[in-house]
Amino acid sequence: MSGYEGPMRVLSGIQPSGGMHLGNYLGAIRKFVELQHEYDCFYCVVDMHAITVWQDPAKLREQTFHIAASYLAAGVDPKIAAIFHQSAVRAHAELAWIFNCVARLGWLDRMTQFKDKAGKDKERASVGLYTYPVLQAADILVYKATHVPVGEDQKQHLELSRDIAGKFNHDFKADDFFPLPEPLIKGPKGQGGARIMSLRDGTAKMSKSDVSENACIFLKDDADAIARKIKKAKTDPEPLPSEPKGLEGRPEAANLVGIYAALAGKSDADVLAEFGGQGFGVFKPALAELVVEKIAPIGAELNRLEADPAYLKSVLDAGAERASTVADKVVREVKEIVGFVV
Ligand code: ATP
Ligand code: LTN
Repeated sequence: MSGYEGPMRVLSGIQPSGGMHLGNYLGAIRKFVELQHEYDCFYCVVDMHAITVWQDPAKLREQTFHIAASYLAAGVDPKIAAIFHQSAVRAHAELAWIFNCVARLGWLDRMTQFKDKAGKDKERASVGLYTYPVLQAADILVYKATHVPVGEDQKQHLELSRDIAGKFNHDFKADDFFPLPEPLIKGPKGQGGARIMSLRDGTAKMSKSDVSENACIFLKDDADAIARKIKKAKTDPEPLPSEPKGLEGRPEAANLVGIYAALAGKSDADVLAEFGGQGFGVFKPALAELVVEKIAPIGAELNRLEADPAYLKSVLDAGAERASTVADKVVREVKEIVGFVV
């Protein structure tokens, strides 16, 4: 982090673009819960990122509450960490514009998420989808966050945030004004979970926007739905190997073992020491039982919280106020550095 000497801070965000799933939980929220006790934490619902692709307005509002409720249901404590939605803190948009003038087209041209999401017809993608990673850099740096818990798919965006911070510091001769934020990609205590794959295709990431509903375990799935999806999960006919090396070239098996390990707080090797030689007829029911044990209570709490939107709004409002206090100060400093009259 070069010579930056400011406080250690965490920021992360999730888009209100669909239901929260096991990938979001293991790749992101579970880490949010652990980090709140070590750092000053800001957890955002990134609604401005969500609208880079079409969102039905009524659903967007509902999903914003859903993500906030998921943070709470998983164990983020709003008295400790700030929980808020991005559009309520205008400093994000202000800094994003300035960063649009710092980031280079060549940098954005290399972003793989844009290529994946824009698909073949990139002429019809929104301009927002293209500058999405610049807004993400603003989300992080408007709090001078030093650490960012995310799943592995966000590594490239974090590198871009570091490049933007570095170029800003350099161009304006503002040494160490922004920290160079570090991604926190591994699961808590270094366990897996950074990349959970689809239950229908072990080479595609589990994603909110997957068309096949059996591909994804949602936090709101009940015990029956969880068991059914795991039973239907794609596998191969071989029994499980006794060592992780034996999972090579078996993406579906590797994914299910990885999910088990991440939820049980064990390594893949530990799981295979227990289940090596067994077929999926034994392993799948054991996995289903573990997923139900860990996820169903979160789902129940999520349902309870969603029934109280007034409470959720009060959490978001308080979080936005707290976040604005920090972010407005940074934007003011940035404006002075850039030469705006303040
Ligand atoms: P979308 O399908 O709309 O792109 P998403 O499911 O990828 O959404 P995001 O809102 O983009 O979810 O991501 C929220 C957080 O969850 C990020 O930190 C991301 O890295 C993490 N994440 C998303 N999918 C997975 C996954 N399959 N495994 C691990 N982490 C994931
Ligand atoms: N691009 C992220 C969501 C996101 C984010 C952030 C994550 C937006 N702003 C800031 C970490 C920090 C994604 O998960 N797709």
